[in-house]
Amino acid sequence: MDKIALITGATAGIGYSTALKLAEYGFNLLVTGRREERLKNLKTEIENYYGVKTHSLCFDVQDKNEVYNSIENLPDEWKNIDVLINNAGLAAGLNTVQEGDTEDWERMIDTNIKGLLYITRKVAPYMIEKEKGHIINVGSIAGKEVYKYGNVYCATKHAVDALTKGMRIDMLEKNIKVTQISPGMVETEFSLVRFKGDKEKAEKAYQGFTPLSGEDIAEIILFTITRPPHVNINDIVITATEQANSFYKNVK
Ligand code: NDP
Ligand code: 8X3
Repeated sequence: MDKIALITGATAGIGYSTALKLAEYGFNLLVTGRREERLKNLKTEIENYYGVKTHSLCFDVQDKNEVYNSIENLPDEWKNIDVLINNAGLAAGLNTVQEGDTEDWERMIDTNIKGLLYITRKVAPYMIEKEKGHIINVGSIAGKEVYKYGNVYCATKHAVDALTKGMRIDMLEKNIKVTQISPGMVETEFSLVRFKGDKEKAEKAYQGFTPLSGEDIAEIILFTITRPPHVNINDIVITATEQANSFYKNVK
């Protein structure tokens, strides 16, 4: 196979599992993140185990100039991107709006919304030129419901929901597929980041039930991007069997 997938936020969690899954299937990979050492190790791991080509880009998706320079300066053979997986994202803190930390808000808005837009703004034209491509936006059940103290994170994921629908309309005539993957709780570094390194709080979030794993989501992404050319999956909402929605979990 000679297809290229670009995965943002491939240094951990869902992005990392998706990189391995797609490499196993035969995709050549463009992987991104801020942690250079992890990107280096990922490239070595993928090339050694799966024998596909890998190119890594180290940048912060919040920085428009870094994003634009990285994508514009890709070697020509890597600009032929078939699949873009907008996965990089985070939640920072859990609080009311009236007591919220504005730096947390800015990080979430700048990463989950603006970062996704910057990447898409630069990658989509490569796809549009050849009238072929698939954009996957990793949303969340937080983009479908709003839970207590989730206000700004939920707002960013509602924005991803709206942007996914908007992109699908904008690129309809250019034959570009656009899909949203909306998971419930997945055990990754997500909670460690949300609770700013507090391991106890992070581990507690996944106790008493079996959450989804990064690999569960990676399998669904692979399924979504391997449908025939005339089929587009618009949105998949996926939760652990023991999670009904944002409010109800069967915690033992
Ligand atoms: P992780 O914290 O495990 O991974 C997040 C990834 O995003 C890392 O590779 C991180 O890389 C990257 N990232 C974060 N901020 C930036 C940034 N500013 N610039 C570049 N890369 C960045 O979390 P998940 O795998 O769980 O999260 C992936 C996506 O899935 C997010 O969009 C999240 O909102 C969404 N999601 C997660 C759920 C969950 O329960 N875990 C459920 C529903 C959706 P690095 O730190 O190296 O930059
Ligand atoms: C991450 C899942 O429920 O913590 O998007 O918002 S949740």
